[in-house]
Amino acid sequence: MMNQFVQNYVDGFMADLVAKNPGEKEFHQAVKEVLDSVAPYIVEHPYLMDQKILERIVEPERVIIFRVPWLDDEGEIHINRGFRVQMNSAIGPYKGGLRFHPSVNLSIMKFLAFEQTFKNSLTTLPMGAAKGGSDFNPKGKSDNEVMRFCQSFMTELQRHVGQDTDVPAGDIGVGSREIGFLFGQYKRLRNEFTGVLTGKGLNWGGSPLRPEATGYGTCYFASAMLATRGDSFKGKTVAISGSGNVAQYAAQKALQLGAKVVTLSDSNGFVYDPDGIDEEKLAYVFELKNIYRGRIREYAEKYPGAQYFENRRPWGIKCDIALPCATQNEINAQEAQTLVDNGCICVAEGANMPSEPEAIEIFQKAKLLYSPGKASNAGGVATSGLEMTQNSIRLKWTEEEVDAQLHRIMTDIHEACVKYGTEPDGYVNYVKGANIASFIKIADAMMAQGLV
Ligand code: NDP
Ligand code: 2IT
Repeated sequence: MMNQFVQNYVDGFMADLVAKNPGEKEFHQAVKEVLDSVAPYIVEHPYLMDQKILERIVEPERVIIFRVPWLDDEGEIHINRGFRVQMNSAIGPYKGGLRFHPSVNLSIMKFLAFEQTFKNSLTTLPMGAAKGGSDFNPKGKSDNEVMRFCQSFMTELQRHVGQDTDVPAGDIGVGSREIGFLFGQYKRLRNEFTGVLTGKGLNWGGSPLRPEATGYGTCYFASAMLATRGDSFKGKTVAISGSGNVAQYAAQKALQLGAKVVTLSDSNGFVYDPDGIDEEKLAYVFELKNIYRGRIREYAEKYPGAQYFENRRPWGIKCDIALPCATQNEINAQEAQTLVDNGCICVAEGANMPSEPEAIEIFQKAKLLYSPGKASNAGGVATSGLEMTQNSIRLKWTEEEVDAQLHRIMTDIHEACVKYGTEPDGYVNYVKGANIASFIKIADAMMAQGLV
């Protein structure tokens, strides 16, 4: 229970934030979640209030918005909007992904950059936080169109990034193809081969396991949560949303850990395969999505044992473990209640902020093992950090070395959450743990560096 003073602080802070950032509902949502966790800590440490640390953290250090003009294959001109929100550099150079999706706007960029601040702090590596992207829709575009877009985007972005300044990477709509085009243009404009982006190809500066890292890390984190109750993935039924980078490798690791994966989805619907999406079927999904850029519906056409549900999300399917790996706000209160009623014991977020606040409340009230994306999907950016290290020392580690480090980092994040999030009855509130652990580290670094 929050006392009145804390409640007033939270209400006042949110009222100011909303007034100052009108209409940015995803940003408000992300800040409110952190604020609810850290407000009692801040009130107990008045110097943090005097220093206005939280007021500083919610104000991006810099926001860059730019025009991205490009020509399609027919010679028609298109104008998109590019963004880079450089949120916080207290513990290292700005770091975070680029999202290409028609829904991208300032609110989504700021919520993602804000989440990144806390996530990167949790990784134990020296990385500040940023996010960027564009309202460009890569769906249905030719490789040449994507290349021209990426070249135009980087022609402006290159002024603002660099290996010691800001290091972007992938996110929704930005994978190895886009990172290649972006890197090529940066190198051409700047005449330097440096680690300005992560998620590069293995032969040109990429780290082993970076493509796998977010999905694998999510499963490592879920394993650590399950272990607190003497449990594991073995024999469990797993529902996954999304069918992109994070979903694919979350599915692969869940299979390796002995689970049965029964769903995958995209923005048009989901497939349910009661027999399980095994290694062979998953190989088909990799090919379908990564090479042919097809739709998940085609899975049910290829495997008649599976069913396709148009315009539906997978949370009505009975499962033990749910791994939301598509996008923000993809689990509402009703879906959360269905998961709980169906006996789900663990929800580990691979996506950023996939659960609505009311859904989180339901998971926590039912004492589920529930982890926020900033903790359980941090393996992606952590491995990006390992890619930066390899670029700096001009060496490439083996897959085994990177996997061992990823594993250690996910275990360390889990321990930090347990340390700061364990409640009097023993239940671990991973939201509270993640928010407080990361906030303390960032606040400490900001205080040490003076009023900047
Ligand atoms: P991809 O672009 O590879 O895949 C995204 C998947 O989610 C696709 O299946 C896509 O379907 C679906 N999706 C996207 N937007 C929506 C939407 N509005 N409604 C329903 N489904 C949607 O992206 P990633 O796998 O890289 O990213 C997935 C999530 O993980 C995001 O929240 C991202 O921020 C987060 N994340 C990613 C990391 C990374 O390393 N890539 C690291 C940490 C977090 P469709 O094809 O129909 O668009
Ligand atoms: O949300 C995320 O952490 C990412 N999209 C990955 C960021 C990165 O820099 O690897």
